[in-house]
Parts: sequence; structure tokens; C-alpha cells
Amino acid sequence: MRTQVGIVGAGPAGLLLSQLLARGGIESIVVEIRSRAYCEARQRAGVLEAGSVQVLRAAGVSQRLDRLGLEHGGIYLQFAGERHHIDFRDLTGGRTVTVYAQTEVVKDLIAARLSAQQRIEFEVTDTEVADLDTTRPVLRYTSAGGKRTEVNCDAIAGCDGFHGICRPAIPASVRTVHECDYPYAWLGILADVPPSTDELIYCHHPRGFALHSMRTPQISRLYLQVAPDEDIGAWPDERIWDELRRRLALPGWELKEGAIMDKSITPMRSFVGAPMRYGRLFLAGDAAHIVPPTGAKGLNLALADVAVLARALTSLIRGGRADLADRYSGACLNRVWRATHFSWWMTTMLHATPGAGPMEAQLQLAQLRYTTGSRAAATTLAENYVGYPPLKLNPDTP
Ligand code: RFL
Ligand code: PHB
Repeated sequence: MRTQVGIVGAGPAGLLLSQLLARGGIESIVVEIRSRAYCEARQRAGVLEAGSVQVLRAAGVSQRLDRLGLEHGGIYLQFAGERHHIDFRDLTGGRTVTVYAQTEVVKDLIAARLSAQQRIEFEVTDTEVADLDTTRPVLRYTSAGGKRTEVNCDAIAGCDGFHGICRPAIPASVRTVHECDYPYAWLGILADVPPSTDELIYCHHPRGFALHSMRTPQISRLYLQVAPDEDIGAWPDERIWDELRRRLALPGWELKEGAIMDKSITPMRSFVGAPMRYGRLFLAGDAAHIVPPTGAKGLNLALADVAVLARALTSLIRGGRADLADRYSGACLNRVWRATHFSWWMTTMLHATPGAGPMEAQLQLAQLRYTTGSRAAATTLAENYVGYPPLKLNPDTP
């Protein structure tokens, strides 16, 4: 079989890439190990930067996002019994973010791919990529029905997340890795209850971090810092609500409770692998880098990579020009490192490190007071949170 781009993974990165390529007249195939239902139900991110919304609009998949997305002009930082508003509109010249679940982004992109009758295969096994240092890389997989297929491609996009097979296909001798694990994890719940807040609350607390987020005017999303090896079985619903109530407590404010529809624990990690390209293999999204979720950057980085990659591949395959492809990794890594720093900063400012003692807490509180009390410091948080301008990767500008 033959196609122009073989895409491994039907997460936001792989799906958006297939959509942008299709709009540029480039044919692709998407292969995914999970089922469509699993991909559409996997609870993850919820905050889109304005640049991500623009990319989804340009890709023609924003009808539901434009109708259902919740525009947010700030967040609350809570610590030492005080809740402070960081006003993004005021601090960044009117910029905002949009609350719209990753599950919905994925549903919109899968629907677009299927309605355009583009190729996508779910529940494949034994995905392999080979001949990456040639101009005819190969993608192999076994379909759900058991048939083994070999696809000859012009390029392969590794959009298969952190545990995928594409990053390890780059020889170790040309790869560098920077990583750190954090000594905590997030227990996340999806609850059938209207949010108790108009904007997200990021809460520092001696018992550990808590976050009140949301999905829709009817559905809330909340997180608690827990130990990295925490057993989810130790957290019956009542214990989760008790702990959320304690950490988020504020005089005169009440946390509304509802049925818990989903419950999971996520470890926290920072990871940057470089380069993001080897020959005709291009990595995008979590396959190349991971940030802890405290800065709400992971999904946004994945979409930003792919916006750049779609142009680079279109130029390479249709125009025969390699310059954008050559600049892909370096251009993305600048943004990745900025987001990696911001996510690390938010994470370490807000979480309680087990065994750290009172010095850490005092330093965190000093930083939180400064961030909420100084316009310069608040602006630093706000401009990182709302996101960075789209990358200039244009055939006509060096
Ligand atoms: P994904 O979404 O992991 O998709 C990769 C896909 O590849 C498939 N796959 C394979 N397919 C074929 N063959 C193989 N061998 C394969 N191996 C794997 C997988 O099944 C999967 O479908 O990566 P992608 O597309 O790069 O997207 C990245 C985002 O999912 C991720 O960065 C965000 O969810 C991170 N994140 C957040 N990001 C934000 O921007 N804002 C947020 O508010 C935010 N909150 C979060 C988050 C991530 C979280 N978790 C659970 C990690 C909150 C949480 C709790
Ligand atoms: C979410 O709504 O899932 C969410 C929001 C903000 C974050 C992380 C996750 O920083």
C-alpha cells in the first residue's frame, strides 16, 4: 500500500495533522491501537490557548467548539486562606483561554476524518516503523481483522504519545533526553455537578494541591494532589469530596458535590526528547515531550507542533522543499522548553513536596504573594498561561 504520510496515533496530534494535511491536498493514513470509543472517552485536558482555538478553526473543526467552548479571562490562585484573581484580559491586552474538553476535540476530529472518508484504523496491533533514514519510510501494522499491512510513505508522523513506538525508533546515539519525575500525582474526577466557581481555582494547601476546573456549565472536573503510588481503591467518593472541601475551603464559599462519573490517577513528569525528527520520521505532541498538567500546556503543545509540522510536510512533499522540515525540530523545541519551564514553575510553586518541611512552604507562599501582588509577576503568569504567539515558520522568512 502507498500513502504520502503515515500517522501513528489518533490522539489530538495525529488527528489534527491528518486533517490539516487533507486540507492541503496531502493523503495520509492514521493507525491507532485503541478503539474509537476509548479515544473519545479518555479524560484528559480541558484548556485551549487562543492559538489552539485558531488552529482548530483553520482546520475547519470548530463548529461545536465555537458553540460550546467556555471563554475564560483569568484564573484564581488560592493560598493561606485567600483567593486571588489573575485577570488575563487586563494583563495581556484582552487575551483569554477556552475551556473545551480534549474528549470533544478528539470527537470533532474523528468525525471530520470519517465524514471526509479519509483512512483511519482503530485497534491495530504490532505497529512498526522502518527505513526512516530513506525517502521511502515504511509503516507496518496488523488490522483489527488480523491482516498485516505495509504502507510505503513519503514521511511518518510519530503522534503516538509518551509510551508509543516512534520515539524509541530513533537511534539512541542521536537522541538526547531531559526528564524529571515529581514526587506526587493527580487524582482527577469528573463530576455531574455545575462548577462552584466561574473560573479555575489553583489551590496551594499544606495537605497538598487542589484544582477546581470544569467541562460544561453542568459538569465539573476536579483534581487532588496524591502520592505517586497512591491506590485509587483507597479513595471512595466520600473521601475525595471531604479532601476537596478541606483544601478548597474559603469562608462564605461552598463546594457543590455530585455523582462522580470518572476517577483516575496521573503521574507527573517533565520530559523533552530531542531532536523531534530523524530522517523522514517526525515526532509531535506527547511522543516528543511531556509536561506536568499544572500549566495546562500538554494539549496546546501537541496542537502547536502539528500546525508547524503540517506546513513542513506539505512543503516537503508537494513543493519538494526541505527547509521547513529541517527547521521543524528546532522551531518547536523553543516553545516546548518555554512551556516546560512554565509548567515546572507552576507545579513546584503549588504542590507540597513530601518531607520538604516548612522552608519550602514559606518560599512557595512568598512566590504566590509576589505573583498575586505584583503586576509584573502576575503578567508573567498570565502571558505564559494564555500561550505564545503562533510560530513563524514561513518559506519566505529565514
Ligand atoms: P495522546 O493523546 O497520548 O495520543 C497518542 C495516541 O497514540 C496511540 N498509540 C498508538 N497508536 C498506534 N500504534 C502504537 N504503537 C501506539 N501507541 C500509542 C494512543 O493510544 C493514543 O491514542 O498524545 P497527543 O496526541 O500528543 O496529545 C497530547 C495530549 O493528550 C496531552 O498532552 C494532554 O492531555 C496533557 N494534559 C493537558 N494539556 C493541556 O494542554 N491542558 C490541560 O488542561 C491538560 N490537562 C493533561 C491534563 C493530561 C492529563 N493526563 C491524564 C495525562 C490533565 C491530565 C489529567
Ligand atoms: C482540566 O480541566 O482538566 C485541567 C485544567 C487546568 C489544568 C489541568 C487540567 O492546569
